[in-house]
Amino acid sequence: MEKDQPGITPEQIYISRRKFLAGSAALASLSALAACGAPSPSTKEEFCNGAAAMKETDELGYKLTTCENVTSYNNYYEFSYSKTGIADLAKDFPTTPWSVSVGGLAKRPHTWTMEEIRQRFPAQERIYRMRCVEGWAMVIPWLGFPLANLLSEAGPQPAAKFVRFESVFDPAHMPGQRASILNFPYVEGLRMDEAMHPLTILATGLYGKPLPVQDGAPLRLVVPWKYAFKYIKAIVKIDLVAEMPASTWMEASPTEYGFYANVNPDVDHPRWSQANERYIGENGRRPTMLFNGYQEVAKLYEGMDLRKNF
Ligand SMILES: Nc1nc2c(c(=O)[nH]1)N[C@H]1C(S)=C(S)[C@@H](COP(=O)(O)O)O[C@H]1N2
Ligand SMILES: [Mo]
Repeated sequence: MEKDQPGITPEQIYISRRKFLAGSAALASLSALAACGAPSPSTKEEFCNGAAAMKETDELGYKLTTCENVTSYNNYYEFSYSKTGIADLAKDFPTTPWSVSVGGLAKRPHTWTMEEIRQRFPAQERIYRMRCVEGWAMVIPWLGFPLANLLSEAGPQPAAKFVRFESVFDPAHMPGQRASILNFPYVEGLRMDEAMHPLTILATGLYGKPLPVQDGAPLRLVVPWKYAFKYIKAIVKIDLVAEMPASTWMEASPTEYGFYANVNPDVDHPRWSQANERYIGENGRRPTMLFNGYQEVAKLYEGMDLRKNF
């Protein structure tokens, strides 16, 4: 896969620095795993065979990224820092049984099984652009439901101002968690009004099928106006909290990855411009759109300095 930025990509730069500093045997074996993790054609073909979406483009006429690209070009550091071969590394990852606890400052905390979630919150198709902070993008037909529906069931207490999400910690099945790639479990957060916004969904599938592991099975967040590192995968815990939670990438590199992470062509990453982007499967670059083209969210940030609150 081509590189999007001159040199290596951002999340990778951070990781190679860690790798250099650590130099551990665990990391050596991890890179060996990553190196032989070429995606087996069967994994991809099985999923994409019969995979379908209701439309061919998003509302702006941007073509859907192919199912093959969506399921074979990934960022999932619990498995590897390589973008390819995640499907293979993840093929034995157990996603059943699975439960998600929703609590914190909630009037009705509850631990849901995935079966309960699927039954209580029927999936609808949402075709969204997804922009990675590294400069690449996709258009993905998700299946999911508004996060607001789940949070309303939990009943936020008045003191709840943010939502904190946590991914699964399962080092036995996740080779990246046995190395010092990042501080795991992966953590993300949203402000309450962002979490309640109707565009914000919890995804359970894509291309008409249940989510493949490499794309975040069985449950992942999708916030289409934000950089995709916010789209936390394999969620096991959702807490309503009073204070802004520190996300994994903020902790890893606070000057590069902020809490808001709103897509913005005018707020550059310290090491590269965010003015344009490349859709996977296309050759040219397109101009980046403020809030990734989802202008209806602008009112959430009225009066805020988007350079300071990056
Ligand atoms: N738990 C977890 N969630 C994660 C990541 C990760 O490493 N671990 N990577 C993030 C990043 S950087 C991106 S770009 C997207 C990639 O989603 P995709 O693999 O479905 O394209 O997932 C995000 N969610
Ligand atoms: Mo990313």
